[in-house]
Amino acid sequence: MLVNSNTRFEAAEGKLSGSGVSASLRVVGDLAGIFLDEEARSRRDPREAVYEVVMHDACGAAEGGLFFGVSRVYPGKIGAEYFMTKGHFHSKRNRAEYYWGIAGEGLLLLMDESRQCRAERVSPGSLHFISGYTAHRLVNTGRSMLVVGACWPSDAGHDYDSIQRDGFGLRVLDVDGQPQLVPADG
Ligand code: S6P
Ligand code: ZN
Repeated sequence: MLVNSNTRFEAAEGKLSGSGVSASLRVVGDLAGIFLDEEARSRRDPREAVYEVVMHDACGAAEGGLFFGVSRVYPGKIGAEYFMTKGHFHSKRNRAEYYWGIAGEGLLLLMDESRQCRAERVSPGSLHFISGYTAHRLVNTGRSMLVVGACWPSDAGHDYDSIQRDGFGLRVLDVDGQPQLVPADG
């Protein structure tokens, strides 16, 4: 039997649609304690969009399954810090993930459990393997939407609490109009 899938992924724009697809939006009001300048964040319109995630769920959160998604981080800053995702470790720490750049310019911040950090440049066509035990956060350093594809094990889960508590060891700040990696620890 031949059937057409009614789920579409338009790879060039990163547009995901059809059955099993859902979207969630993170606004300024959801991101308390994430940015360096909390005072600047609290003065902004809490409804302002920072990023959205569109994902395809074909199997639920079962072991052995996969999720597929697209993250879209808006251009903007809170104080000197570029818009970024909350960032997380996977709850099942050994679960890895692929990201790939679709549109825009940004950085992928990576941090292991001993808080060793590094950043990879994200641009259309860049491919990023995020190994297990590694927290990950997307930062939009450009003037247009940063669009990034992702595929990850559906039982990975999100541990946001450790990032909310301890942050990343690196921040990305606009210094004289240029993105700079600034150590956040010590
Ligand atoms: C899921 C994957 C992405 C992120 C998305 C938003 O494992 O890494 O889909 O969920 O980029 O980031 P965050 O940190 O708010 O989940
Ligand atoms: Zn992840």
